[in-house]
Amino acid sequence: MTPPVNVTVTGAAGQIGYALLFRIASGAMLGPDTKVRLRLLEIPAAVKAAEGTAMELEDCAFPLLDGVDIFDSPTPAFAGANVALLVGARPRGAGMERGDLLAANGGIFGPQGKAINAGAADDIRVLVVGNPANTNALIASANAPDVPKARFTAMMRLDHNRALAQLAAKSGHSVGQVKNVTIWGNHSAKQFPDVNYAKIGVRRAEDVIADDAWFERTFIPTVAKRGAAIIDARGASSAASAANAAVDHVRDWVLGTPADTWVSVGLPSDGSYGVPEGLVSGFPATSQGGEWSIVQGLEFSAAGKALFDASVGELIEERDAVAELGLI
Ligand code: NAX
Repeated sequence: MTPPVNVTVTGAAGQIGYALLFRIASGAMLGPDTKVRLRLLEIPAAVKAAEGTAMELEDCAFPLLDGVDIFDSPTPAFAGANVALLVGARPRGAGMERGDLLAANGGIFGPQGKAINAGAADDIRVLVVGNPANTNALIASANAPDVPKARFTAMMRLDHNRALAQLAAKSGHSVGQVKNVTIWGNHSAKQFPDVNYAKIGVRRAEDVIADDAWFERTFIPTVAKRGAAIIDARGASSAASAANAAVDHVRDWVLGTPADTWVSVGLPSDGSYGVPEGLVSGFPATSQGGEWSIVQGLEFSAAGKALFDASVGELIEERDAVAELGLI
């Protein structure tokens, strides 16, 4: 018998947590043959709500769920963790400047990085969902010097899935026929959803749709601002789709991406595409043997290069701001 995989989820009592935990426990993330032990981290005020969620998990009688433990402090929560989903974050409050937001999140992701460094399993894989996700991943990684940087990733997969769905809807194809879009840069309204190599069936998406103005004026803003549109319609931010994207990200990381298919992943740059080394940026990536590799050799259109530069520029500003605050 292989021992169960320890999965630590922060912000477990939040709305993404509520949509995520049941998917993990059902086997959707690590496959039908892998047992999981959930380790939930919450702030003390939300521990009772996490306990309620744990009761519901128990009531599902998931055969793969080996147990649920609840913590209100990072060090025990990350002890022995094989997978960590960092969902809990400080939202931007009224009148909060960007520096305040980054500092508040530094106070969460710095200690969590230290706790991962101190006690997580050697094979720890971290996905940061809590915003600003890319820079929070950078902060956590900087505080975990003994963990390889490539083990800290940020979630671009929701944007990626949104882009696939928009291309499928516009072209009248099923979403399963669409692949190889890339969300470059930051998970923010300045992200660059790139269709230069996207395919619908065997053809280039741009040839199938054949409407340049739509890509520029509708597709890119729809994908980049989809989060705001969901809030407007639902009265709450994306939760089930975010949880689904987190499941997709970790599943592909651990079990591998399908042949000839890449996905969008927030990865520490190795200098690829001129992104400064260490910056956690959206890249096209494939996974094999449990490791992401950045897809090399892609070219940008002239307009695309400007959008890419602007998004990476925003990440550089965030990095410089957290460096100034002494968070990395
Ligand atoms: P909620 O406010 O519903 O839940 C957040 C939970 O985190 C709360 O239960 C809170 O008590 C907990 N928390 C806060 N500080 C904590 C800490 N130090 N340790 C442990 N838990 C802590 O937010 P939810 O809708 O679940 O969203 C969570 C995060 O995901 C937000 O930062 C949100 O902006 C971000 N998102 C990221 C997305 C992405 O694509 N990367 C998309 C969806 C989402 O907007």
